[in-house]
Amino acid sequence: MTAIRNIVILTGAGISAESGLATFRAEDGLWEDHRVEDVATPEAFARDPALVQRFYDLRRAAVLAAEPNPAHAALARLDREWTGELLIVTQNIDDLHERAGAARVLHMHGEALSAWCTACNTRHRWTASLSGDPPCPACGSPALRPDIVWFGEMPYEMDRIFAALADADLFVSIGTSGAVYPAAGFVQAARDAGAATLELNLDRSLGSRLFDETRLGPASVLVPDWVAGVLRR
Ligand code: BV8
Repeated sequence: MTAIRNIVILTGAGISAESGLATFRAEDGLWEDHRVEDVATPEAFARDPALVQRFYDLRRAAVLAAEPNPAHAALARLDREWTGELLIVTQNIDDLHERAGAARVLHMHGEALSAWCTACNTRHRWTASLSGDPPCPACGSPALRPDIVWFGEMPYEMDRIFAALADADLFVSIGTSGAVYPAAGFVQAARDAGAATLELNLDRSLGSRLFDETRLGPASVLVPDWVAGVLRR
């Protein structure tokens, strides 16, 4: 059994599903008869800002109403007890990892509870609606957008993510379909770095064949079990 020191974890919507937050590919991935991919784009925001603001107002309210589940709690326990390197890269825009107590978290696709001023480029914690063009707390401009990485936009902190993958001994993917890049390519980068790779998911993902091991089941069961095992090593 090789020594594990540096762990990179990638989480997706599946880890928050048992907290009641909808995944992207459940049911028909539609919202108000729009495909999510058609709403989560800069073009949609330019074309119909009110529609996109309304979409994220609803997501923000859902995040505030949700609670972390045992999978988030288990990763927070790993964060507290793991003496090696650990980075939880999440594709999720909810704050359930943080509310469960995890600290080493990186939101590569932004955060529902953050507003980004396109006039002065400042970011602000935001729990209210962004509809109706509220003024930026820093510059007063009615120029706040959701601090979300939309399709066609560059995810955040990619250099930091690839540096962590290059040093990883273990890469664990939890609750993601492997449908969206560059996140779906992280498992290959981990393999190239010689890391062991593990997938914890309800169903096999598009990249399952790239993982050394896939465990199928709900995150609230698989993740606490895996964390207990890795802390016992
Ligand atoms: C980029 C924030 C380049 C928004 C998200 C063609 C045209 C245009 C673009 C592309 C193209 N081909 C490829 C691209 C690139 C594109 C892409 O990959 N498109 C896909 C659709 C083909 N990617 C991008 O555009 C990215 N940017 O490429 O930039 C660039 C280069 C230079 C300069 C500038 C730019 C940016 C993508 C980020 C988009 N934003 N999120 C929001 O949240 O509203 S993506 C969003 O969907 C998520 O964040 C996540 O990343 C992605 C997939 O979602 P998942 O998290 O995997 O959820 P999903 O529902 O799919 O799956 C859930 C899984 O959980 C399932 O497997 C299920 O089995 C499992 N599950 C369910 N319940 C449970 C469970 N598992 C365990 N327990 C349970 N209980």
